[in-house]
Amino acid sequence: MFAVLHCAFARSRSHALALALCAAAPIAFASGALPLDQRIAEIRELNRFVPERALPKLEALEAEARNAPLTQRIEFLNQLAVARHGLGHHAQSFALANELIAIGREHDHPGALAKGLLMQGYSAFAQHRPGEAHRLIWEAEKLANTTGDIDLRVRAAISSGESHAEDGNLPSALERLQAAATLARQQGQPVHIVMALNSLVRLYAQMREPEKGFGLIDEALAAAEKARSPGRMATIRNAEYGLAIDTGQRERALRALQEGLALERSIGATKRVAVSLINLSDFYLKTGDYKHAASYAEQAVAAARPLNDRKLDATVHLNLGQAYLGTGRLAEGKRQIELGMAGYEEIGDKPELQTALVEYGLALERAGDLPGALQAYHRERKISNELFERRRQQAMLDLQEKYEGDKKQRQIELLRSENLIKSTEIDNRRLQQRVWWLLVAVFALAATVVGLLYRKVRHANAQLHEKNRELKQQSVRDPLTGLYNRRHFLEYMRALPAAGQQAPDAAPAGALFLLDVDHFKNINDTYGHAAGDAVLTTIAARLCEILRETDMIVRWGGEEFLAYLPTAPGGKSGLDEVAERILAGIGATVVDHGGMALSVNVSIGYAPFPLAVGKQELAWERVVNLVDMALYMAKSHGRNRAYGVRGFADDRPASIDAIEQNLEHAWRAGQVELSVVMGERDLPRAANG
Ligand code: GH3
Ligand code: MG
Ligand code: MG
Repeated sequence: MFAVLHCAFARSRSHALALALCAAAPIAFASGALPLDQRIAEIRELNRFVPERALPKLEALEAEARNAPLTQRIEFLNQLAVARHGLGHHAQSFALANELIAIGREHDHPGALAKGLLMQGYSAFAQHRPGEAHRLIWEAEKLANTTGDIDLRVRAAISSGESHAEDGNLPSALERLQAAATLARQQGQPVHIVMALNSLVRLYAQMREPEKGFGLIDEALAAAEKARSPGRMATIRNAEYGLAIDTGQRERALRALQEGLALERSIGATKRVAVSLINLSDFYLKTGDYKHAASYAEQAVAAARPLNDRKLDATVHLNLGQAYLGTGRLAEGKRQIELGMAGYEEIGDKPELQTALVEYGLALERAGDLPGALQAYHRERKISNELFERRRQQAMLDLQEKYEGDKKQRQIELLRSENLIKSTEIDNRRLQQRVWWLLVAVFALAATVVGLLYRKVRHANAQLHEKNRELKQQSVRDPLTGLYNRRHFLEYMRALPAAGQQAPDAAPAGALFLLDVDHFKNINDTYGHAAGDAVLTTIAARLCEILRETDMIVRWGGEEFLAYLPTAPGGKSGLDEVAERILAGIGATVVDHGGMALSVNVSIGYAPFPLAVGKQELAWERVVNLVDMALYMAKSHGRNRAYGVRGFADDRPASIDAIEQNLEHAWRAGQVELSVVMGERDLPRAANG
């Protein structure tokens, strides 16, 4: 019983992982002529079981391998880490694992990352940190499965399965190891098959299903043979030993152990040899053959000494001590056991120490040392309490850590959601601002557009106004002289109150003058049409000067002008004076045309307006008609003179009708009184035609 717990490499929990790394190699080394990757591959097999021999070979390749392409560099570092691990150089192995991880990160190489993590896992396990080891290995497994590296995937699956078994999760362990075995069988790689089956056999032992384990032994041995690997063959024999011991098949157990030991010795796997010797001493302790137990334990002490493995050393001393106690060498036995327990104490392996003390007490009891047994019992109780307290504290710490973790997680979640709300608010505000700015811009733009449109419309309106004004001007004015045209005068007269609607007394005393240029045709004929135009323009301007601003001067026809004076100078000869002024003013006017001085006279007919006959006021058309007849008389009586209607002898409408028929005749008959105003001077003959 005692030693079973100390057969570290064969049975204990701490060995499940290490086994994945401990595979035998055909001990055949090629020369340096082989490519680097092949040389590494060959060392790799040796590395499984005899790391002390593999290490110098790896070191000899180091300079070359560190400058080799990435894949070879990674595998080299991995093997170097395995060698360091196998030799118990944890710090160096860990550093190499870190290097692999760094390379994996730098080159985005999941294979290198997985190898580094696996190595760290093994390292953590060897240093009694199983929880950390499991986490690292499961992480490595995930990464390995993203690669096409079958070797890496098989190893990761095996390590993962063993970790689950360590963790007490046997179904997951079984699933992983069976998957590893299936993959290995599919690929037909004997080394992989042995590794997977070896782990499965051990798992079946743990699951108390030894028959299933035994069922795999032959297949595993055949694969080991095919791989020509004595080391792996020995591994299977060790597994077989475990199954046989558990099922009470002592002979089979012993045979398996001895075959394994022989194989291990054949390849110089010193550590495996030491472990097998320990297991043999354990076997004989179990069978009560203390002499053989002591003999194998002594061999194991010698084998373990150069390995520098504290735990192995401690186990060996415990087994040796137990064997001595069994043979009655009490003092020596106690000394060896104390040595072994000191070793466990040193590496801090309290559980092993506790188990050892239980066994120690029983052994002392058997040897008749009851006080010693009692003492061992007390020591065991003390450690048990310590362990209990430590486990309780650890549980508390774990709980606390989990609680803190949860709390932190909740705080992080809270912060995150607060942050989200805040950033959403900020986004909203920003959006709002943007909308406002957009609105402002739109309004500004709209205002500008409206302003521009307004200005344009105003400008257009102004232009329209101007055009209208021009149009109106054109519609009421004569284009040549700028005087009112005949149409305007007619409209004006029609707009006046109709004759008779207004008391004659109340009407202002105005007048109508009609002028016609004398012999105007001669001007055109002699000096040209343009000269005629110039004469007309000048007469128009002159009339404006002679008459008042309030008088309406109209271009009546070609060379005829009409002037309507709303208020005329009073008195009997007021209108005559106006006629005289016009005759004189026009006659005195000299028109300069192309260096020639032109002069013209005019003939005039005129009458007061409004003009009443008795109580009856004459319509404006009739007054114009009378004035026209007066003008005709001025023409026919020699031109350059004015004839004006002054009054009527008879106020009856019938006599007015007669007067309108023939003014000359009416004048001679004394029915109408006319004024005659003569022009001052006659023009030269040439102009008179
Ligand atoms: P009278 O003394 O009898 O009035 O002789 P007149 O030559 O002035 O008479 P008439 O009616 O025979 O001739 C008028 C001429 O005036 C005829 C026509 O060619 C000319 N006339 C009419 N309007 C214009 C005009 O706007 N410009 C020019 N240059 N001549 C015009
Ligand atoms: Mg005329
Ligand atoms: Mg004329």
